[in-house]
Amino acid sequence: MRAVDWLLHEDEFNPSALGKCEAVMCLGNGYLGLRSATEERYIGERRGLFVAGTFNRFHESEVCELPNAADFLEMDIFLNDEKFNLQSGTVKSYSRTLNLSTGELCRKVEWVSPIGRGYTLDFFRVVSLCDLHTIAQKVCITPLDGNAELSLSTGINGQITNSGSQHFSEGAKRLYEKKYMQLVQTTVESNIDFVITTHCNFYGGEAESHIHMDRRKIFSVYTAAINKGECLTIEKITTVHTSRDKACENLGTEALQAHGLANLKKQSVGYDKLLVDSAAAWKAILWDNVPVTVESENPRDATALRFAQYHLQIMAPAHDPRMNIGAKGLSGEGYKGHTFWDTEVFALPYYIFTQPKTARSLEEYRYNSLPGAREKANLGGFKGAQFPWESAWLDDGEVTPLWGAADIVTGLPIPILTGQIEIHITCDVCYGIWQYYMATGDEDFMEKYGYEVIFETATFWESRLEEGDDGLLHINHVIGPDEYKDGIDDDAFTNYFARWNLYLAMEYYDKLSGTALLEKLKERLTLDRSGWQSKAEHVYVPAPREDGVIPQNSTFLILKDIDLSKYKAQKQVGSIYKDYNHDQIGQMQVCKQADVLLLLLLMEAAFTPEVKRANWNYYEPRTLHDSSLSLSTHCILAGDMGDYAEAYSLFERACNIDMGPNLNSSNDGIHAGSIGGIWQCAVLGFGGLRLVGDKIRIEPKLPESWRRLEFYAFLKGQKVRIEITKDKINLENTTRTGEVKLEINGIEHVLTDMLNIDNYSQPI
Ligand code: IFM
Repeated sequence: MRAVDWLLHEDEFNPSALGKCEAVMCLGNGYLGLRSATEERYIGERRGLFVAGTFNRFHESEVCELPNAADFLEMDIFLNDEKFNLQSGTVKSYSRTLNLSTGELCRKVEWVSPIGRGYTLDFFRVVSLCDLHTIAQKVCITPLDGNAELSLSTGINGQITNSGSQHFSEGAKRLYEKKYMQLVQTTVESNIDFVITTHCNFYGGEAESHIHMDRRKIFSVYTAAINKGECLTIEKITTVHTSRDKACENLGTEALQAHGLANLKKQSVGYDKLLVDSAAAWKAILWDNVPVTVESENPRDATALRFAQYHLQIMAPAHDPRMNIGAKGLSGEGYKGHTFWDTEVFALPYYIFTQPKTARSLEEYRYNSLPGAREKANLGGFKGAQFPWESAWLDDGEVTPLWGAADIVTGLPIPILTGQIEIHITCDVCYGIWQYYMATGDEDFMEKYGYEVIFETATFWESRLEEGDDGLLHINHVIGPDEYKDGIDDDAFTNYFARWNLYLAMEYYDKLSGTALLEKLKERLTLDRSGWQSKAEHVYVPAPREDGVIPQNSTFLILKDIDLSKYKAQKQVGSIYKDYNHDQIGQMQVCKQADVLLLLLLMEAAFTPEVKRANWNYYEPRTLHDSSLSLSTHCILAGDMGDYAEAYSLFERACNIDMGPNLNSSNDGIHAGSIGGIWQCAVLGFGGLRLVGDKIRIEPKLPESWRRLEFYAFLKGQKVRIEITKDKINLENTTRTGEVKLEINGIEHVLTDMLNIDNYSQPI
């Protein structure tokens, strides 16, 4: 795949890259995600339409997941009775392109059929960013060697499953007014109706059509004659609505059907108009509003940032605070559409700084899922709120599956314990809320939602701490960010953040003291400030050793070291599992991903540069970066330590997780957190924009090959343009309704309109 300027290109048809292109070139708008499967079908494809928040549990033996809804992209095309397929005949030319600026996917093919007749077929597709329910397709077919008889079969196919799990019962099928096809499917457990309505228009020729219905399927066969050298254009417009949609919740199935049809008619203004309107929305929301501009010797860097912004836009269900971002966005079945800490730690900073309303909605989701978090704490015998490691619908609570991949020693599936003991998610959520508040100053959010989450999570930690023989309080039997260690005690990341969560709750409790809000909260919640304090003061947090190294947990540093060079040089992540099973890996000093190093980044003010260096030297050689979340943390830390070349190389590796040459790494969907990490590398890393304590700091560290970086950040309600070159920082408050206090190079500034800092020299 080539990434050039605003475009991602596939230059030749490669059946082995079907999954990758479907995910990396996925279209969407936060309401729905549509994998970019081709119109004609191939073995190995994974077609996918996912609608945010529509979780269903297929069977009690499985956890809930986002169901893969009916496919409407499919088109079976016959030209003079020969079936169009790129694995037969000859492909004379081929290109598939995703335009990141407009969100349009194009595929252009010159195809010679098995009996030697030439055709061009151009396919176009867009998911509207204006009307979240609308998808438009256009196909232009030109016969090159003689007239052609076209037979096109297309409609809505509900035979799609999630790798075999059929989440829907078959619903109504209907043709309205001899042209509008509609299929209803209802999820079997959560009882959510999906209504998909579609129709085709032909331009440049007349078509006859015949309707067909089959099991879970409605489609029409259109026939038309096309003259040699003339182009027949087919446009297919589709709408998707579900009873989960806020506007449709109480409609009932029949009214929802009528609504789907009415909206389809309204949206049937032609492909080009829908594209132009959607492209304008992309411009207004992102490219004219909060673009990241990179001038680098390697132009691919600028594309990588556009790629990141594109995906961050289509993965976020900003329209509904009952929903959050899945670890694969809406681009595949991977991780079942569930939300992890990936949101708060890796993706949220992007929204906080560029789309604060979306950030607020994502954190409102956490507030809205407090009932499930309280239940999880209660089930474990604890107080307060314990957020699920994997979460889905608001009251689902914990939805982590129990079994994973094969164990090469036992021959059994590996038990997944993260849902039971990867508990740092609870302070990660609190950290996300704190970040949002620090950057925006949104008191309304805090009063309605934020304080309550912070108090309830503190109460959880207060009850979760265990007194040890040393008289200190410990957090035992957990999984830290490094998921290669199960059931360990005193994970540094968890302990530091749990203590921080307790202190933060105390700080806010004191701040609210004497207010009506605190009194109201006290009526509903048990707020034991003195309990938080007495516990916080005794939490054991592993201090740096004499050599500066912080023990990742109570046993990590005494585990055996093995030669990891083979795994460090791996082409496919997780290769260590080919040689060792999970228990064996648990006995080695090997980390899946940034753990202590992430702590040093997120709590940067608490640790000296020497401690950072010592831990980098210790842990990075022992880290396999087997999670896509690892590289961005390492990139930013490397920059902080002045290793600009290393930071840049890690940035490039982070960009390659989805955009790179590995044909299989994105099959299950893109890596949402890692894509947030790409933006973080550029803006928080190279651009040096950070929240340190309650301060906003800018300390740029451009890599050698970057001449200029420009980005926008909403800081305390002001939209600030930040332009950085190797020796200058120019800031402009484009809102100018308030001031922003920030620290640059150790000096405090107040930005009201413009601030130009000449002779800036990068640290170290
Ligand atoms: O949240 C991550 C985790 O840190 C590593 N495994 C994959 C999860 C989802 O991205």
